[in-house]
Amino acid sequence: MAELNHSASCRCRVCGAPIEAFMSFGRMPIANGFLAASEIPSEYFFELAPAFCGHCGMFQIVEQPRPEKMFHAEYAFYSSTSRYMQLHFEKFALGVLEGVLKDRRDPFVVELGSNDGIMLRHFAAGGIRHLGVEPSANVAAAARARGVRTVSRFFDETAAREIRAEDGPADALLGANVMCHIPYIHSVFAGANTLLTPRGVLIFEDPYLGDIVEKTAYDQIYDEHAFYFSCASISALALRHELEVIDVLPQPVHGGSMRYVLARAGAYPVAEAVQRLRASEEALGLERPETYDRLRANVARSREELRALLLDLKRQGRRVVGYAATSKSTTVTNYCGITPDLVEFISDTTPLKQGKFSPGTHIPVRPHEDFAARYPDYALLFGWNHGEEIMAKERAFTGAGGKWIVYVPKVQVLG
Ligand code: DWN
Ligand code: SAH
Ligand code: ZN
Repeated sequence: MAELNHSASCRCRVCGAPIEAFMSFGRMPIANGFLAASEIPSEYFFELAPAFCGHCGMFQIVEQPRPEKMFHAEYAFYSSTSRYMQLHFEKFALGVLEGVLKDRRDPFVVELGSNDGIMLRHFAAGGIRHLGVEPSANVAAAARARGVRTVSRFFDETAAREIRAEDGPADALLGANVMCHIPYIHSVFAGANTLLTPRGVLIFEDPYLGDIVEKTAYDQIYDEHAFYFSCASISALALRHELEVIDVLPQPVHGGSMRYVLARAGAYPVAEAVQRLRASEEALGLERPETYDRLRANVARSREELRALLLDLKRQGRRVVGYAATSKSTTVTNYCGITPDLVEFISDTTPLKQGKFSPGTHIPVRPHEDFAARYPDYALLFGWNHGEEIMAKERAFTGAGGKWIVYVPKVQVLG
């Protein structure tokens, strides 16, 4: 089980102030580092420890593996595996097309972390000039295969300059679940400044710190996520780059996300929602260190409850199978010590994960057909953020007496 070690300290990636981890999840592997048996002896580990910067309000992890260790030609996450997420990104794209891009002549849209083209394909289909910037070569190739123009590289200020030189300035720079992945965030914001037209917009969404704190969704904390944004921290960051948050739009996806719309300071009026969200963050105490002491206690309690439940089911001889080998599950299995004696296997629809072992605790990952062929007594829902979608398509499982175990916002058995 993970040892608590509060010694990790360093400097805030945004403002440079000294920061100190308020807890540690202990030794963690690469969240999407699914392994063949032969790779287990050389598995890579780092210490996963979150910190809150009291100076600029940025929540972040203290140590992050090098980006190339996480994003490469065998990146295991393909965005289009969720039908609900496909619909979500269709709406996102249409909102941009009918909103900011409506009256622009020959607009140009760039997306960071465009993955398999889940969002940009709607621009491609509409004949809109677009470019995906996606360092993970396998998912970038999947995007190209569906007609989405994609370069396989990391976005930063240099990339922005080169894209502008080749394609001209961008009217919109988009990103979903990518901005929070990039430790050199100043370079990305500087790149936005370089790339955007004077009235261009930067629109991105990521898991929202307020939801993580309120729901004890600690599994959002893993290697890929360097940052956990709030309106306060994004506003402070924007200010350093002469940008401004002009709107915020809460999104239900990934357990609670926030979409931030940014533009050059003064270029647009600021929506009232921005001030309202700032006020709600103050009421929630997102800027107070005590909030994170409470989060630490809630996380520890969640672990004890989940372990107690799984140990009890094991004693009763019940079969428990994990559902969806998510990145988030790597934090849960490693932090809670969930090994194959507690969870027989994890069912997942991604071919690249199947036949491999989960990072760190080495639970076999098997295709969904294995789940359906012989339902377990309990399914531990590692894809809780897709709960509605998954439970709707697994009615036969609950119909046959199967039960769901969830742990966000609290450990409970459903069905
Ligand atoms: O931020 C990130 C988000 C957008 O996606 C990335 N850093 C990595 C990834 O996180 P995740 O792995 O936690 O994402 P999801 O979308 O919660 O889980 C995806 C996994 O779930 C895939 O391996 C497919 C699997 N899945 C499944 O087996 N059956 C998903 C659904 C909806 C299903 O029905
Ligand atoms: N936008 C998709 C994918 C999110 S996963 C979605 O919401 O489903 C994060 C993606 O960001 C990965 O595909 C990863 O390769 C990519 N990424 C990581 N660092 C990046 C960077 N510096 N520039 C562009 N993309 C990056
Ligand atoms: Zn800071």
